[in-house]
This record gives sequence, C-alpha cells and structure tokens, in this order.
Amino acid sequence: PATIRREDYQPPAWLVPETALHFTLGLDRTQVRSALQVRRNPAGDGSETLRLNGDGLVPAGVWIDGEETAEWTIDGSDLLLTLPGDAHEIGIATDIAPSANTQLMGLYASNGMLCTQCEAEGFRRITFFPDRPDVLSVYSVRMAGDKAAFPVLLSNGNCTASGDNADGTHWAEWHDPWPKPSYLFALVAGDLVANHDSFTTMSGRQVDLNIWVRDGDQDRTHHAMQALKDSMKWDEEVFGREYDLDLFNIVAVADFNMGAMENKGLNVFNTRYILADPDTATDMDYDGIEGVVAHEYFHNWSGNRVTCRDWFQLSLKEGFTVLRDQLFSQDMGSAAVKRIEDVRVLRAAQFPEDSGPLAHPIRPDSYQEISNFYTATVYNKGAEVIRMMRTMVGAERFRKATDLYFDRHDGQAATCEDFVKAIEDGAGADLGQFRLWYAQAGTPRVEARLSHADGVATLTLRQTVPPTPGQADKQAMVIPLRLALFDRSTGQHRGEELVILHEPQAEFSFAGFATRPVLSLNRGFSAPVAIDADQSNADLVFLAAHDDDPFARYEAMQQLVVQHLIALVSGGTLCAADRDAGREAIGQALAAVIDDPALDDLMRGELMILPGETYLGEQLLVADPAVIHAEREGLKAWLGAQLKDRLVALHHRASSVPYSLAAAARGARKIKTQALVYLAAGVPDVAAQLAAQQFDDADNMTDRQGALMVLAGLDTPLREVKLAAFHQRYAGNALVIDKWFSLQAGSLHPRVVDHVRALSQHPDFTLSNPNRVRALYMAFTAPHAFHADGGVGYRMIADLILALDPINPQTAARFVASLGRWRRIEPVRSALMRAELERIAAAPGLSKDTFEQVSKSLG
Ligand code: HT7
Ligand code: ZN
Repeated sequence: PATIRREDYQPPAWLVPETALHFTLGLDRTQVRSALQVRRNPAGDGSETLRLNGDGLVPAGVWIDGEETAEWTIDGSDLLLTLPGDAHEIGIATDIAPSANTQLMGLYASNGMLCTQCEAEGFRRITFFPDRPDVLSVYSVRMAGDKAAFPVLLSNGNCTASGDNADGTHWAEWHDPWPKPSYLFALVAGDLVANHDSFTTMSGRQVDLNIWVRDGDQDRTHHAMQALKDSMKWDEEVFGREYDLDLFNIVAVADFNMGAMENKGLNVFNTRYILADPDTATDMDYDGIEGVVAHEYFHNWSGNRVTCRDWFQLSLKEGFTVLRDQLFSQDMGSAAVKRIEDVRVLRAAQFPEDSGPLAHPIRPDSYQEISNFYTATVYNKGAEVIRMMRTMVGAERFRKATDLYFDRHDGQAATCEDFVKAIEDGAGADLGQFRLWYAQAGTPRVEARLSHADGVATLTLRQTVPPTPGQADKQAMVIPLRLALFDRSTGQHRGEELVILHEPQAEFSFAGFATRPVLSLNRGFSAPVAIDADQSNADLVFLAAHDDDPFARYEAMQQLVVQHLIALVSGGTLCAADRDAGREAIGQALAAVIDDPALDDLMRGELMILPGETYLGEQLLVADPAVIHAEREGLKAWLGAQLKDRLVALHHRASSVPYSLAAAARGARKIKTQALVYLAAGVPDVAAQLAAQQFDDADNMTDRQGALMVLAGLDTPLREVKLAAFHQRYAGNALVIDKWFSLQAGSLHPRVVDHVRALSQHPDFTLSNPNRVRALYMAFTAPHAFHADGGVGYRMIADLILALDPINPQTAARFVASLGRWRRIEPVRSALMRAELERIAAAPGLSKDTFEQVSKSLG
C-alpha cells in the first residue's frame, strides 16, 4: 500500500462550496445521487483534473453541468473528471449495499437501522467526493425510504421539510448551514424513539436535545442527557463556547467501531456510551458516558468549527478535545481521582505504544491507513502536551490563547502549528522548543537526583528521549515539572515550584533546608515522562502518607511497589530478607491508606490499586510476563493474608453504604471490590464467600460485576453458579453480556485460555459486533493468560486477526499491537509472538489496516 507523507500536503485543486445529496434508502440497496458545486481553488495547482475519492464504488451515472457524460476515468478507486472552466456542477449516481457493509464505515445497517460513519475516510464509500478534511461544503440532504422500516430520518443541521408518499414511503430534507468536511456528514434512518430535552445557551438560543435509541431503552438515557446539558454549560463557562444550531441529536447504535462520532448536529454513539441505569451499568460506565458525551459535544468547536487541514493534524482536534473532556470530568467529580485515572490510562495504553514498534509522534509524519492512527498517542499524549502548555502559561492566559485560536481559525481547516502559534500569541509565550513534543515520539526519561549540603538542596535533572522507529537521535525537550520539597520533621513543604527543564541536564538549587528534604516531583503528572528519582522506601512511605498533591501521593505508593517488584523480577539480587522488608514497607503503607480517616473512599480505592503488569513490564528492557505475574500475585497474596482483618472490616464498613451516585457511595463500592481483590489472592475461601454474598446482595451493577470479577478468577464452585445466574438474568442485554464475556476472558483463573476458546463458540459470540469482539479478546490480551506457556494465547489472537480482517479490518488491526511487543519479551515467548506475526503477514489479501500494523511490528 502507498505511504502518505505529511510533507507532501498540497491544497485541493478544487473546492466544493455546496453539496446536495439525495438518498433512496434500503437496507440491501441504497441509491445515492449527488450534486456538487465545484470551484477551482485559487490556492490550488490549477489542474483541470477533479479527483473524487471512492472506495468500492462504481458510478451509475456522471453528469457535468446537467449533461450526462462518459468522459470520466477511474484511477485506483477514484473517479477523475477533466473540467474546462472554473465552476461546474457535477452529478454522480452510485448504488451501495448497507447490509453487506461489515466494515461499519460509510453507510451500514445495524439492527435494522441505517447509519453512517464517515471519519476518517468513510464518505468515499457512500459517494465519490474530495474526501479530505480541508474541503468544506454546505450540505443539503434529501432522503426517502419505507416509513414502517425507517420512521425516523435524520441528518446534520435542521430538518427543513418532510412528507409522506402514497406508496408507504416518506421523505425528509435536512440542511446544515455550517460548512463542514465530508467526515462530519451523517445520516440515520430507523425505528427509534427519543428522550427529548432542551438547553438555553448563554445568548438565549433554545436548543432542542434528543437522544435516539431503540424502544425500551429510553429510561437508560437520562445520565447521558444530563452529561450533555452539563457539557453545554461547562463549555460556555470555561471555554466561552456556545452551541450554534437549534437542534442537537444523538443516536445510539449497537454496532460501532469506536466510542462515538461528533458529526455536526448529529452525534452517533456506541450504545455503550449512552445507555446506563444502576442495574446494568457500573460507576465506571457512568463516568465513561459522561466523558464521551462531553468529548463529542466539545468537538463542535474543537474539530467542527475549527477542523483539521489533513489527517496528520488529527491531534489538533483529538488531543485538545481529550484535554477539554478531562478538565470537564475533573470539574464534575473528584479532580484528584480523575487525574490519577487519566495517568493510569496513559501509562497502560500510551507508554507501551511509545516504546514499541508502532511508536509515532502526536503529529505523525506518514501513514498507510489513517484508521491506525486513532491512537492513545494522538489522543492521550496529545492531551498531555496541551496540558503542559496550560501548566506553563497558567489557566488564565491559556483561556485567552484558546479564545484567540477559535477566533482566528473559525471556519478553517487548521494545523497543529496554527494551534501552537495561537497559544504563543494569545498567552505571550515562546513555545519554539516546545514544538518538539509534536515531532518526536518516545516517552522522555528524566533522572532526578537530590543532594544536600550547607543548607542547600540541589536537584540535578537529566533527560533522555529514547530512539523510536525512524527517529534514532532526539533533541532535548521542554519538560515542565511541578515540585515540592518536604521537611521530614513537620511533614510540610514551603510551597510548590514549577521548574522547566530545557537542556539535557540542569541543576536547580533551593536554599534554606537545614536537613535533607523529601522530593515530590512531577506533581499532578505535570509532564508525560518517566521519572527515575531513585528514592528510598522511607521517602516513598513518607510521601504516600503526607504528600498534599493527590497524584504525588498515589505515585509514591505505586513507586514503592514498582521498585520492590522490579528488584525481584530483574535478577534476583534480593535475598529473602530484602523481600520481606519490601513487603513490610508496602504493607505498612497500604495499612495506613486503609486506616487514614482523612481520605475519602474514592481516593482510598485509587491508592489501593497495584501497578499493572504491563506498566511493570515497561520498566524493563526485556520482561518475563510469567515472572512479573507471579511476583505481583505473590505480593497481593501476602498483603491479602497480612491485612485480612483490616480488609474484611473495610469491606464490611463499605457494604453498609446504600446505593447512590454520590461520591461517598461510589467510593464505598470501589473499596469494597478492592478489598475483595486482595482477599482473593491471600485468603481465597474468605474472598469467595464475601464475593458471593456481595453478588447476591447487590442492588447495582458495580457491586455485582466487582464480585463476579473476583469469583471468575477463583477455583470455586460458586464461580459457575454466579456466572450462570448473571448470564440468565441479563440474557438479551448486549452491553451486560459483553461484561460477562470480559470478566471471564480477563480473569485470573488458571484455565482462562480454555474458557476463552469455549466462549468463542458460545451462541452469544459473533465477530460482526465490535463490542462483543473487544469484550472477549481485548480483555484476554491483558498479560497473564495471553502469555501462557507454549504461545497458545498468541495463536488465538493471531487466529482472531485472520478471521476478523476480512469482516472488519479496522477492529482486526487493533489487536496487532499486543503481538507487536515481542522485542520486549523474554526470548522463548518473543519467538512465538514473532512467528504469529509472520503467519499473519503471509496470509493473502490482508487489509491495508492489518498489513501496516503487522509489517511495522515485524520491521
Ligand atoms: N472523532 C471520532 C473518530 C471515530 C472514528 C475513527 C475511525 C473509525 C471509526 C470512528 N468512529 C469515530 C471519535 C472521537 O474521537 O470523538
Ligand atoms: Zn474525539
């Protein structure tokens, strides 16, 4: 496949100021007739050739200025026309087959309804068009279809007319006044019902809000609706952004490749991010809904009003919008816990990406298939990079700068450089060297050493940026680090400082310390870097108990465990006494966390979570997943047994808190399951009884799922009983059955591989629904069973990729990364992983998506 390069960008030769689309809808056959007003672009190369992208389309007719023509050619999948003048009307007819569209890109059928997904390059599967984000057009849409099958007909903007025909069909016309790129086009037709509401904007515009779902699901949309109204208000207050249409529609669909899509005025969501009630959705699901509803809504400005010039600029909208949704969620709930969760996601998903064969800068330089670049790097690291700018200039100046950005680029297709320039100009900052964050891949490593002499504490910082594919040598980055120095005797510090590391190495001195202070560095995770501070257990225990920055406190707990486990797994330099001493220190810190009356339970629950196996593996050049798993489980078992009474008491206390969505009740549910996790490792019989009780008593999904997750990992007859009860209770509820698959595939049970194999044959399993595929197999690619001896887990994932690739290449390609980490795994497993990648690479007819990921992983 061809490689597209950022440096080759050329402005479009032709613009399309207006687009009219006419759909005659049917599940098996939909006819599309387009009328494009095309104008030669004065900034283009003057070419007479109009290139209209297509993917799997055959033109059923082509018209130029009303005259049907045969003067067109096909180049690859694109339609080429030669146009003599500067302005023409192009008409094109195409026929498409939504029911046969298993890729879920373009127009497809889901549960009897029709819906679209056009980002990034799905519009070209509907009709021929310059399908690139810098071609903005005003769309008018007319659609007609069977009224019984499709009583609801939706598109972007406002409905301008509708009516019935005598033959049982009906029609609707929609007009979106805002020019938009084709990737924001949307159409939905189906038998849907809405939860209606409204919102009055800051300038008094009354906006009708609808969340469209299948009949019966309306009562599960209230949380999403509240999240939408909260987001609209928050964006006005915090970023000064007001909604710009009289209507905002959301549609929930069961078959969807990602979380949701921000189509102008007509967001389309995976049902997973809309439907919730206490009986079927966990607290995490509730948070996910709030975050994703906000994310898509915020795109109305960061993405839609100001869009991307080309797909290399994806982080312009995604990084910024993730930051905006993170800040929103921080404001809606516990800011401290939200920050910790976001860092945990970054470390679990993005750090491995940055250190593996698929590493890329947040603004990539090249791609073969753009769908492969909707990554944690572009999204989450992209958000961290903008967060750093905000940290450096301060929230107030950052707001001035974003106002300037939105004003300056409203209605434009902009670049990441435009964004940085606007922040520089609006905040009065120099971000020259900072731009490296957009260009260099890899997680910078900062070594920090604190010395103390003559009342002065000196911090020496040294940075290295590791080599990544195609980027052997790196320059020094700008790294803003919030820090505090604690007086050990008072447990206080004298105020936080922001130090900014520009050089490969620098020293920062702090006078007035009679004794050596304790260093708290990268507070709030002010920079997305890995810190090596070589701190003693005593310092970490001190920070875990005293740090007033919640993230730093969490980090001290994590670091305490990381240092201990890494010492154990990386060479056996620890004797039994060292192991005991390490466990004692961790046990003390964990007991202090359980006992601390000043902590709220949500935060307590965070502090109780042990670092994950992937994150632990990341600390080593070459890891043995089995050893990491055994040592981590060993520590958990020791802690569970050692702190048994405390954990049982904690579980008991939390069990008395009645269900509500208030923070205190959510915190109680979180620590309850955390307590079970430790007890399951240390005293499995006790845990099995408590978990079964929690399962039986549960009046909400968080407790039920937490208990079942623990039981699923235990060798107890209760396991089968409760799994069967859960399945029976929720038969037919797709989102909950997804949980049932996930719980088993991600469990700690010794026979997970057998379970997953059996589940893949279960009547509820299907490769055609991405949620179901992810539920079973993504959970399975988490360490443990995936790395089972003999490579059986690797084979299962490779078989999945090969089976799924012809059906849904985008989803198939997302599984490649798990095998792609072979270079960082011990030699025996490494060879088995590589062999599976080679087997995939050798398969004929591989999609562009999977081919790109596999070839890069082997390269
Ligand atoms: N901007 C949306 C991206 C998206 C997408 C991309 C590729 C294939 C399918 C997709 N569905 C949605 C999601 C977002 O970031 O808001
Ligand atoms: Zn987004």
